[in-house]
Amino acid sequence: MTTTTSPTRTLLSDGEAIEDLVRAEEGLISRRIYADPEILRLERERIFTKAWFFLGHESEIPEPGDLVTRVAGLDPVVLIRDDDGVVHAFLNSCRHRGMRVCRTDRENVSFLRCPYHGWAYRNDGSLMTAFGESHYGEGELEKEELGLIPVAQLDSYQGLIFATWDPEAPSLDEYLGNMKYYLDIIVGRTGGVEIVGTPQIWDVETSWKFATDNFTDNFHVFSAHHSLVELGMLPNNPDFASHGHMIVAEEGHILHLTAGAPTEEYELLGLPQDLRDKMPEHLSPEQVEMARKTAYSAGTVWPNFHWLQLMSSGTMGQPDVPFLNFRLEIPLSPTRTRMYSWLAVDKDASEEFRKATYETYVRTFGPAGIFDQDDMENWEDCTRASVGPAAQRYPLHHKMGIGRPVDTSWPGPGTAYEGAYGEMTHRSWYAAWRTFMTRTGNGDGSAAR
Ligand code: UNU
Ligand code: FES
Ligand code: FE
Repeated sequence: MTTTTSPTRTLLSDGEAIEDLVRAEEGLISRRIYADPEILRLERERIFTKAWFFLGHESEIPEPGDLVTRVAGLDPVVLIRDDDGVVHAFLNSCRHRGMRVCRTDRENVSFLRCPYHGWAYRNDGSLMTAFGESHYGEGELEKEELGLIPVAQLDSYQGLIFATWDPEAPSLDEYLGNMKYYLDIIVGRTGGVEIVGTPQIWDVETSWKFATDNFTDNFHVFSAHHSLVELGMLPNNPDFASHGHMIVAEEGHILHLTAGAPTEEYELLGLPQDLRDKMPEHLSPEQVEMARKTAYSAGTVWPNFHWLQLMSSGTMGQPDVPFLNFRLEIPLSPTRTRMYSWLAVDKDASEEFRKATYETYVRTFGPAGIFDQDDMENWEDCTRASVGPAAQRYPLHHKMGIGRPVDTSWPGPGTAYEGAYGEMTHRSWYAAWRTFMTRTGNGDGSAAR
């Protein structure tokens, strides 16, 4: 370890410092971080084995033996409920020769048998038997040591299951910190939500960070989705989603609470009356008041889990209907990303609302959604237009609201700013990115501090 020099520099192999690439306080972000394989190589170690990652919702695996296959960071996992009802997440890879032990998206099992040589694991991960076990001699198959590999920590909040590969990471409770207050408003508002069906999963030719970047961005809506304005499916007003607050909960955990049209319909997240009536049982009066002023909200649990609580018609000439979308993006390469998209609905929702919210969600978000198709076009072309050597000389601009004062009258936790167009959320996300990426020394492994 070298002694501290100030400011701390974390160097990539060509001597460029990560601190210079991400000047979050100035709102200047180098395009190199969206394109360089060396950056993804460092992200693999410093973000994707260190942060907490969303795996799924408890309602996706309600019964003993239920499983879904997911990705924790960058590693495939089986998220499974064992015979005693305990939820586990195991690396989806056999301890023998590494074969994927579960090859389906979801099923119910009492055990998983590896297709390759037949090692079989109980639904609590322990190794049960191997085919032709008698061919192993004394001490050659130490079954108690060869269970499936669990994530380092697994926990849930409001039914949202998260995992980390870092045994030293703070607990999920600590990691979420004051973001829990806002998760309560969105996910806990009526006593809990459940996932409808299965997530949609698809790949996009984008840097994962251009997709991540888009979720607390209201400023793009009028422009990027202008065809929907023309069709009468969004208000014809460039400021329509600008009223409300941008909030930095903890560094990296960010959200907006945005007002809709000033009518009752757009209050309380646009939910139907029977669900509105339940909110005071589950939220503080202060949280209910925040929800009252909110029609649209998006938030990011750092780094790559998002909610989108939106209202849209999804159909020309029809009234707006609210829906709650959960999102995740997983990098496959610097410029290719796997998207996950879930629809959540309040457990107590009526059949009528379930049908309406489902239809609205599939028409608007997910791979076929009219909003997502516009968004994907932007993420892909941001990527294509930023990877060239000349483009790489010019940083991207995240300065909106850099001089805006903190709203000191905001009753909730975190740092709030008035107005729902602003890039304070982006700057906080990139600052958190820099914190993770510079934590353990130079890119070549030598100590930076
Ligand atoms: O696409 C969005 N983020 C959005 C859509 C925001 C507000 C209203 C509709
Ligand atoms: Fe699983 Fe051989 S790789 S039994
Ligand atoms: Fe969009």
